[in-house]
Formats: sequence, C-alpha cells, structure tokens
Amino acid sequence: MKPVPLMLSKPTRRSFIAGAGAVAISACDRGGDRPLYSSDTHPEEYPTVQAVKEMARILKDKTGGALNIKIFAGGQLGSERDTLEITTFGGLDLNRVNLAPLNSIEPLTAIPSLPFLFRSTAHMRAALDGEPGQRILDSLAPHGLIGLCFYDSGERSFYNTKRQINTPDDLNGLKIRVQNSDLYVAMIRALGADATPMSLGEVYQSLVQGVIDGAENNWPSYESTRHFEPAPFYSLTRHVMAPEILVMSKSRWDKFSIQEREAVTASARESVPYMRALWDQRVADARERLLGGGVEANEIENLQPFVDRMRPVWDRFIITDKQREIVKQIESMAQS
Ligand code: GTR
Repeated sequence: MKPVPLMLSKPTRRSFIAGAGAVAISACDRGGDRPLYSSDTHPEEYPTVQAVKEMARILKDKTGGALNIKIFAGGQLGSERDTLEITTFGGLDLNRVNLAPLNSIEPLTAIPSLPFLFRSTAHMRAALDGEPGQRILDSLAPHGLIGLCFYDSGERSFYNTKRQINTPDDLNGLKIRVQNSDLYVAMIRALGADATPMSLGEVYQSLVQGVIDGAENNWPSYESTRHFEPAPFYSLTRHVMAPEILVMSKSRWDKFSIQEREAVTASARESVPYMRALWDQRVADARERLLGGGVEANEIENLQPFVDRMRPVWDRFIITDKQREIVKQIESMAQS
C-alpha cells in the first residue's frame, strides 16, 4: 500500500478558512498565551473532547499557563480527513481523529484497524500502551504529525435501516458507509456488502434518504450522531477496535523547547486514564439508553464466518516486514 497525500478540495479549504476567520489560525496572530488549536468531530460532552480538555488543564498547570489548548468540537473545522491535511501542513495544531483516515498516510496505522485483531479491551490497551503503540505513534513524524496518545474507541458493530445481521450473507448487497480508508472499504466488500466512504457528518441524511442502508460504529457514536433513529438494527459484530489518536502538527511541535515538548507529551499521556474511565461509563450508558429507546440489538451466535471472510484483508494491508513484526508482537501479548 503506497502512502498517498491527502488532497483537500478547494471549496472545503476555502470554507475552512472562512469558517475559522475569527479563530485566527495563523501563528503570527496568536496571543501571548500561545493557544494550541484542536479539532474534534464529536460534540462537546463526548469523551474524546473531554479528554483533550483534561490534557489542556494538565498542560496549563505544567507550563504555568504558557500553553493553552482551545478546542473546536462538533466538526466545526471540517471532517477528519480534511482537518488532518490542515494539521499536516501546520494550519491546525492538534487533532483528535480515528486511525482510519491515517490509514492512507502511514501503513503502520492499518495494524490496530485490522478486523478481529484484539481479543479484548485489556489486550487492545496493553498493545497501545506498550511498544507496538509507541512504534505506531512514532511512525507519523515523516508525515508532518506527532502522535501523542491513543484514546479508546471501543468495538465497532454494524447498524442498518433494514434488518438484523446474523451472518455475513445478511449484509449482502447492503450499502454500508465507511470512513475514508481503503482498509474499511476492503473489510465491507469482503462481507459482500457495498462500501460507501463518506464523512461522518453526511451519514444521518444519507441513511434517511436511503443513499446508504447502514454504517458501523461503537455505541457512543451510534447514539450521539442519532443514527439509531433511521437505522435501529444494531448487530454486535464487534469487528474492529481501532482506537482514536491525538496528533499534533510537527511544524508547531518543532517550534517548542525540549521542556515544552515534554510537557505536551506528558499531559497527553496523563489524559488517557481519565478518558478511559469516561469511555467505559459512556459505553454502558449509551447502550442502556439505546436498548431502552427502541434499538433492536442482537448478539451474533457465531462470529467465525465474519472472521474468516475478513481475514484476507490482513494479507492485503499487512505487507511490510515491520508491519508483520508489530502484528506478531501484538498477537503474542498475554492478555486474553
Ligand atoms: C467514531 C470516531 C470518530 C470517527 C467516527 C466515524 O467512532 O470517534 O473519530 O472516526 O467514528 O465513523 O467517522
């Protein structure tokens, strides 16, 4: 898989700059408190936004108020794919995204996005807190990004407007929205469904209008986006546990002193346990509210056919020795 540069269409770039007019993204306009501008597609109260807020609090404390973070939540600054490009060229300092839009930029990010790689939440956390995670974070620097930390994103499962899914054949012919990632497209095709990449903000309308039949996500996103309204069938395939990632623009990072870099790295790390506690609670709450609110969720009796159908995706996206080595490292970890 060749890393391809992300292209931002002209209207998107213009609307970003227009929309951010008051935000004054250029470095020379920044005040004495030197805010770091951060983007998130999720609303204010979502655990990822709250985690970066916690990081901001810690960072302010560590630097005596010199480094502040200003968060633009709710996708105000654009989709993950577009804001990532802006971050790589230094127009945005921090960005909390899923790993999916990074898959086309850095092949190592495909690893935690592999279907059925992690055996449990404990396994996923141990891998990302350990050497495999660090190697993936470090791989982003040549692409203009500093990987600061991973946040949980739980398990993604399928939901749709039509029916319960129990076997891969139940997905046959359904149009399923995926994130902008070839790996996700391949996963959906492997199951016999049609993959439609689109940004998160377009999904609700597309479900309502029948442009797509379904999508896949974790309980909290399924709830916060209100996708459950048009698509009430939620089938627990739990096929991917790809985490969220917080990245910083390398061009901003390079202007920091060693002490400032240490403060940024440490504050990001220290926000992770806070995020995980919020996350676990949020998953439980979202699940309970949705089940009580008419969502028809079903467990899958036999996941093996999904595992088998999606397995060739590993061979297609894990092609370098370095990738294979990290996959092995993750698989050989003790957590069950
Ligand atoms: C969510 C994730 C977002 C985004 C979204 C999507 O679970 O937190 O960063 O990736 O899924 O499907 O676009």
